[in-house]
Amino acid sequence: MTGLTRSALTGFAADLGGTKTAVARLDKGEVVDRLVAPTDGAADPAAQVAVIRDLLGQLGHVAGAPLGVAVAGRVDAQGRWHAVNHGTLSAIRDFALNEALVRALGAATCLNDAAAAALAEGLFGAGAKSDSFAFVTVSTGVGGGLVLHDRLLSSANGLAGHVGFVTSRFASGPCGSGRFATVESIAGGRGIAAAGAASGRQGVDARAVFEAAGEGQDWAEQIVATSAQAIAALIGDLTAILGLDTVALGGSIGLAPGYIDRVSEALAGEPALFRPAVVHASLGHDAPLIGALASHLEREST
Ligand code: ADP
Ligand code: BMX
Repeated sequence: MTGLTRSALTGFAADLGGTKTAVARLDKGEVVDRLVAPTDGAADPAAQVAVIRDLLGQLGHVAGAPLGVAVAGRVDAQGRWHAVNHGTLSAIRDFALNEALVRALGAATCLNDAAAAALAEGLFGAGAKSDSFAFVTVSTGVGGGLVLHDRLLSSANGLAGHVGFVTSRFASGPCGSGRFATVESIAGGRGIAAAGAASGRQGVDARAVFEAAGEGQDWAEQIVATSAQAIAALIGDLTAILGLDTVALGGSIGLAPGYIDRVSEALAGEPALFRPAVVHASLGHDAPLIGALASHLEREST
């Protein structure tokens, strides 16, 4: 993909997801300091940039230090930021993110959060030995990044890899993207919370549904199982299109204890040809941070 080594990754990174915003200082490829704050999904983009700037300031970032910023939503070739799911980030519409970051922080490269994680896993993690690799995050939404022949698939509009917006036979409701019956609407954290509410548990979040499933409560068990089945079907579909050999799962749901086993169990019903290796993201929650800084350093070196 690039000659970049992990030990060359010294600098700063941010990862703005639909639920939490993390910033980190990295030294030789390791996260050595980190802060996490809740994401305000209704905040305007300038306010989101201000939060990132303030958090980075607390970690000792100085203007112009190497910085990669991963965000939920698509980032187009001009560095403009657009939510795809407007239910998650309601005020992000065609914002000049790269310009704003450079103004506020001196230097920065921005890209989609799942694309950043895919880059990191493809370079240094679960996809390093793969020829056809997908990273899938099951988090607030369901996102992805595709690394084919050692190249992260990208498109000028920044939509490439948004695998959560394909339709699913397990889904039947609306999606904040404007599409219907998407994988994200049934398998992601917001979809799981919505299913909890539909079963009469108003105000539960996905974590609470997982806790209830862990206690053996049937209603929650069913919701978690459906999420995992939808992700398994997505993996089979992506494999049919791309010939995947390896898929890494990330995000707080993808990494939650037992979730990957449910996905693997559901995938076992597919013919062998449609069953790639399914593993955890080996960089865990650090993957988007590591990938964001890698993307910045890669861009600076060209
Ligand atoms: P983001 O989407 O901001 O990147 P996460 O990867 O933490 O953040 O995903 C957030 C989603 O994961 C929320 O829906 C939250 O309820 C859910 N979640 C957080 N922790 C857990 C957990 N331990 N088990 C299951 N779900 C979790
Ligand atoms: C959604 C979409 C993707 C993002 C993915 C994971 C928005 C706001 N988000 O599919 O761009 O990569 O969720 O994001 O359109 P997270 O918030 O779950 O980490």
